[in-house]
Amino acid sequence: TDLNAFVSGLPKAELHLHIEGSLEPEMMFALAERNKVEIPFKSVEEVRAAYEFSNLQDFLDIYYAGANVLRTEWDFCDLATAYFDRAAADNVRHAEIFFDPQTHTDRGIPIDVVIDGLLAGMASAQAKHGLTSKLILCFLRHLDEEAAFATLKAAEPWLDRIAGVGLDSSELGHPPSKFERVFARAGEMGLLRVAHAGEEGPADYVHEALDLLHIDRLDHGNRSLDDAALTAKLSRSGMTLTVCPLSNLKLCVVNDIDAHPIERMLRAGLRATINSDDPAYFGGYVNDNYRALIPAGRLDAKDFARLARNSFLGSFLSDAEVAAHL
Ligand code: ES4
Ligand code: ZN
Repeated sequence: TDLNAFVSGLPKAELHLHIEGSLEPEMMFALAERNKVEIPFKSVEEVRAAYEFSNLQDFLDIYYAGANVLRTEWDFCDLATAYFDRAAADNVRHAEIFFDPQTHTDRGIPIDVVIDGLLAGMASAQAKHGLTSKLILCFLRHLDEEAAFATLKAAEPWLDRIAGVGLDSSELGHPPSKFERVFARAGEMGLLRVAHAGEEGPADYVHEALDLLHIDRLDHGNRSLDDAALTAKLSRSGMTLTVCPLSNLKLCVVNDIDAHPIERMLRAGLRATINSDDPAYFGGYVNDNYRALIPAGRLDAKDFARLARNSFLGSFLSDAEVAAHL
């Protein structure tokens, strides 16, 4: 359709992308071979068939297992390069990508290998596509506060190349309050702050992310809609929500893509954006996520243009850089 082509052609920023979640089964096999790592699958088809999730934890178990093939700086550079090539094809002009250092350092991969590899991929994407990017270091919330502090310490030599910190992994049972002190420290170090909240967890976790973690951006935030006062507060403060429709569908946060709350979010005045989260696992890159919202028929071209514009407004680019994209 015309709307399809319009949406695909919009220049956009991607603000919610786990780089480990862009590991396609083909690359998983190639890296397993290159690094002589065993994987519990016989074929690409068998891997894809395993991507049937009933909740966040189901997915995370497979996602952490997949990351085991990532071993060298070369691997991290190849991973990032494949993502940026794919994103550029979707007219992504800027990407702020999450990485999970603990997933790698806990397997004996030095953080330098991870960061150097990703930075090499980022530099190459800028040269090749003019696609700019920033790194966001995520703490795994199922691990403890002490481990998060150790990760922040290990990242110290890299702080001038890291835009901010985030919080991801298993949400239920791991409220933002668990990381209040480490987020305070990150803020003192000049890092921006984001957190996953209200994906599976309750609206109360969103309150905690705002009031205790002092977040600059909210990842997911779907459950905020359960709380009218919270919704009004997010709207009034111009908080950006990084919404991930296909992720929400695959992890059963929503039962039907046509019932996705994106329209409610926009009508409530929330600065919502559309993102791919873990595209290799959830069946689509950023344009697939935008286009998945078309059949419901509740968003028009102006709404889609707003979503794309919001992605630049909600980015960590400077005002002048944002203005150059609008
Ligand atoms: C994630 Cl979808 C999602 N939620 C929480 N943590 C994550 N890590 C990677 N993808
Ligand atoms: Zn995420």
